[in-house]
Amino acid sequence: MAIERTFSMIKPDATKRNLTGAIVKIFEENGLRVVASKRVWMSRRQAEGFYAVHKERPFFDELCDFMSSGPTVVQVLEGENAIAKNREVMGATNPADAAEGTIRKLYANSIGENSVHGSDAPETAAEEIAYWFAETEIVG
Ligand code: DAT
Ligand code: MG
Repeated sequence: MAIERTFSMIKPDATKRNLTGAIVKIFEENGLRVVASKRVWMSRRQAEGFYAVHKERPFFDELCDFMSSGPTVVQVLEGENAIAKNREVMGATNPADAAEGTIRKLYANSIGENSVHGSDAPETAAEEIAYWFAETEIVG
């Protein structure tokens, strides 16, 4: 399996509860290396652009309000099979369905306030990394 990069966000519910380090520790323990990281308080417009794929969904407004409600840590993670590995350590979207030991099982408040985002495929990983980072900000 090749070394991949994926895009991750530690969402406002988690930064508010000072869980950034606890979440990064789980990434690192699972072979995911943080090769880019910054803390951003995204605008409503940035949230709408990032989540444009969901704009017809009933939860779109709630999602964009939440994501622009406080600081987020945006990151690029690198490692073997990083996209699938990150989805595995995150757990299911709804914490009620998430496996034991996953980030969402441990920390998510609800399906909306679910602590982390992770890209779901190579194409979305590339788009999402480019949405938040210049190539010079990624240091492998
Ligand atoms: P994931 O973040 O696991 O990739 P997704 O892409 O389907 O999930 O949805 C993006 C985010 O939107 C998700 O992390 C939280 C929010 N969301 C999804 N389904 C929701 C729902 N039924 N009610 C409220 N928020 C929801
Ligand atoms: Mg998704």
